[in-house]
Amino acid sequence: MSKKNAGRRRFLVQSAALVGGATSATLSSPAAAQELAGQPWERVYGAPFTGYGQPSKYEAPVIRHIGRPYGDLAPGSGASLSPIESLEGIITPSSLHNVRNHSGTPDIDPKEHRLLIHGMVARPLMFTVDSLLRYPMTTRTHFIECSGNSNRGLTPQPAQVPAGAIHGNAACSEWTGIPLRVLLEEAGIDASAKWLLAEGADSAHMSRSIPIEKAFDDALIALYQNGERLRPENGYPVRLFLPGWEGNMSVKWLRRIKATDGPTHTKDETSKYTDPLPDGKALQFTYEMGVKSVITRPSSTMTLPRPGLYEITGLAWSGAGRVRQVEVSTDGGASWTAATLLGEERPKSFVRFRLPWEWTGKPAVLQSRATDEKGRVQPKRADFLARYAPDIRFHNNSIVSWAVGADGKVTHVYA
Ligand SMILES: Nc1nc2c(c(=O)[nH]1)N[C@H]1C(S)=C(S)[C@@H](COP(=O)(O)O)O[C@H]1N2
Ligand SMILES: [Mo]
Repeated sequence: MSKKNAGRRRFLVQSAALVGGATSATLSSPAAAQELAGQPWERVYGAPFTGYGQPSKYEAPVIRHIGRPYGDLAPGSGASLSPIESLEGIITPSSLHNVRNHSGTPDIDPKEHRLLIHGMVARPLMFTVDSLLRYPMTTRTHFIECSGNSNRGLTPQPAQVPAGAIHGNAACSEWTGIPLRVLLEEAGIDASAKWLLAEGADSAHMSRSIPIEKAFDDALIALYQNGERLRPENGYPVRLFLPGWEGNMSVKWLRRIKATDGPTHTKDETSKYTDPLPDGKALQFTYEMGVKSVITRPSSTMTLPRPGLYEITGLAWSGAGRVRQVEVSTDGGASWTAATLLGEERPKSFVRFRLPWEWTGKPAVLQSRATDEKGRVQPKRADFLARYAPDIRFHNNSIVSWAVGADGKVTHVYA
């Protein structure tokens, strides 16, 4: 039997034990079987149909973690983080997708919105949304991550908040749209155009410079998200989507693409989104998001009710391509075990990892470490910090540590 199959069999045997244990605990008396006889909802006619579905009202506590750094002064500026600690699989429900806005979500009328492609092109083109919807489209599953994600993991003391409130400035959706290269070719882009400027229709006119290679690689003009038209918060009616690159470059509410011979150095790429180095210089244009993983369950603020078998699970991703391996440690990094992966065939997508774990009731420190197909390995927190100046705020992809106390309480620690 291969190592993988042996692991799988052990997992199945343990899972059966887990289910067996749970069953005997639940059906504690023979009378329990009779209690199944009736719940009130089994005796009344159910609710009528609805036009647009909603989650169960019992799931109402599962909401995004809203961060408003400027308070009521700018209530739509900041970020709303995905509650990854409550989610499963690899697709983020659109209602719980992270949202990072510089000046709120604009209320765009798709009939009035236009996308202009101009600059170093033979034929400047102006598109209505309806005209974009008539192009042949492609569909791909990709994560998007704000480069500011996990910057709460850079504070001097570890924040005792749920995993999503630290690491949820990322999400993964099925995106459908037009390859950007199709529109650039139609406009007759000049061979000497080396960069693009992409600009949004929000009041910040958020804009970024993009090297032309990305446009001809996998850049999308996205119109649909998880099967339906984009959500307003994620760029309705049209956004740029640059798979694997820092979220900021995927300009939402896209109104303009200008072909240029150099980077434009917009306010959004000079005042922000630079990474300070120890020697006083700063890195500009760090596009690709690093290889990363986080255990979503068990995680910070949760409690393990009793010793026994648990599944450790979480998310991994890499801006460079596919995740090749995720290892899990329950002893603070002294030893590692490869976890089972789901979705690892997809490049630049969330991957779900799982590993069964017998918690004996002793204190433990849980960590996960991802490796991608380029051989890049998620760094330790101390190694990440050593690469930058102390005021680094972006691109934190370092290993996350959750401590399990003897009382079963899970806390955020720096290990
Ligand atoms: N026009 C515009 N585009 C934007 C932004 C913005 O504020 N305005 N925020 C950017 C940032 S910083 C990120 S991380 C991503 C987030 O995309 P999401 O809100 O769909 O998760 O959008 C980017 N595109
Ligand atoms: Mo961002």
